[in-house]
Amino acid sequence: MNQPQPRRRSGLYLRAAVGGVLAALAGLAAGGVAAAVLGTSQTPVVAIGSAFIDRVPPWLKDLAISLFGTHDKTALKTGILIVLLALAAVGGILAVRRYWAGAAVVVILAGVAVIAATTRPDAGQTGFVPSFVAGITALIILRLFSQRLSGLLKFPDDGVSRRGFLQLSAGVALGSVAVAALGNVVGGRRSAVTDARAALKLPLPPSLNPPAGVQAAGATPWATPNADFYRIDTALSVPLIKPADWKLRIHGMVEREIELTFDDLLKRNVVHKWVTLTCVSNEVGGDLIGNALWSGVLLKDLLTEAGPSSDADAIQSTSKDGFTAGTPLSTLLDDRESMLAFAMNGQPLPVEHGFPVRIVVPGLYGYVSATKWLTDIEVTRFDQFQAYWTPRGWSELGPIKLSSRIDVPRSKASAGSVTVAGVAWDQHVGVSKVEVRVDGGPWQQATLATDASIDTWRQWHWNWDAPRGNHVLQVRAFDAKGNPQIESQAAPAPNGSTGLHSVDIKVG
Ligand SMILES: Nc1nc2c(c(=O)[nH]1)N[C@H]1C(S)=C(S)[C@@H](COP(=O)(O)O)O[C@H]1N2
Ligand SMILES: [Mo]
Repeated sequence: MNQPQPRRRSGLYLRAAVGGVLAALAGLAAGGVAAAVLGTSQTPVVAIGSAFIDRVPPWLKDLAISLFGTHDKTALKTGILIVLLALAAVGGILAVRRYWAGAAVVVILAGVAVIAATTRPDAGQTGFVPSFVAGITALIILRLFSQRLSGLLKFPDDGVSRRGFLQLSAGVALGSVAVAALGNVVGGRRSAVTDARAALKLPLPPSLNPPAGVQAAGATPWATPNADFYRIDTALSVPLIKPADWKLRIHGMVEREIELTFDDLLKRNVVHKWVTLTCVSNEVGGDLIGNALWSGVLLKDLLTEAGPSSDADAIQSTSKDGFTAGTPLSTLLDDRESMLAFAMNGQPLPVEHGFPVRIVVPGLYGYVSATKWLTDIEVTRFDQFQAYWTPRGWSELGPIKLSSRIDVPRSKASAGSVTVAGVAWDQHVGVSKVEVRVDGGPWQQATLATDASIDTWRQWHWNWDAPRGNHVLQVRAFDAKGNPQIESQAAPAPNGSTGLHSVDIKVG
């Protein structure tokens, strides 16, 4: 058996290092595309970098800023990239003899990025995906390199293996460049939309302050900031629409079709209204609910102008990505001020919340009303169509159910005086009373904060003289007509959960 010569071996290890670096670059390119498609900023390097920034001691941060000035972020990213590629080169070398040893390096690096991404507060549910995609891609490419190179390890003079290595390197390098370019195109479309969003001048509400008295002691903020607002939709990548390209057609069973541009919309009479949105999928005690100040144009005005036919009973609204909702015409024509919203808490709608225009209907779950990235409204009849969720096992009609939630305490408290607080909601009906009980004892009346309107949630609080031990707190609400909340447990499907929210509290 011929042992490879040292010179040849060093050539081999150089090739192996190049293979490791190329595998990492291919992974980063694929991760970049995944991030662009998902509309997340969490590329593997950004994920690691952001987690790093949160953890570096202040003196190091200050040093970096004084060394690199406003380029400190670029310097950090470059530094992370250099370290990643150096480790990937080591992985490439290890993989020549034992693929799993090189693979372990890739798994650790990708794992660090995945963990970094999941611990970011701004990463959302998909923030880890780019790092995961990057890891899988790098593992596959590394495998291809290790196969070629272990061939060369056995037969150092084998021209076919050498050419194979060169071809693979060239292919991976070109492929990575092409994939990275694709990521840039997709990412560029998003930044064009975010730039257009930042440049918008909108008719905004006179004040963003919540009405006086609506915030109860200790409870969740009455007004939900945009960044904390729950997000639910079927969009794997966020539809990107520039206001200048947005058009809405209102058609179907109407006397006059209406076509509106974004400018047309802004020229109309604008209203500002606090409305609490809720998702039908919200479990008892869940957080798929948020309260915001919406600005927009009343659907009642637009629909009246279009002149719905007297036998129409619904609209089917359609989003850019094909999602549809079916909403009773009556809820758009009555006095509840259903609207085409273009602003949320005084800002243009965030891209994730439907930019540039969505529907907001007080009193209905989102799946039957709150179409984001709205492009089309057809006036029709419920017996003429099925909206997106209807054939998937959810009810055609989705009025929000009376519900209440305990926000504090959630698990622990110190013995003595404890503020128990939370929210209760029954949009477009209103909440009249909230009661709390301890360990199944008698119901006790909570104090309600001021009611801003029947279309928003209402805060409550109750002072508990908490004895040591394990206790169960329960809450129930009553609607404006005095009806109590449904106590029997029901799952969210097909039209909203019921049951009382209970929390186990350890009082120490
Ligand atoms: N285009 C589109 N709009 C949509 C949905 C969707 O999947 N696609 N989901 C609806 C559902 S189920 C809810 S609860 C609300 C959530 O709105 P938010 O993400 O702004 O909180 O949007 C609604 N609008
Ligand atoms: Mo929803």
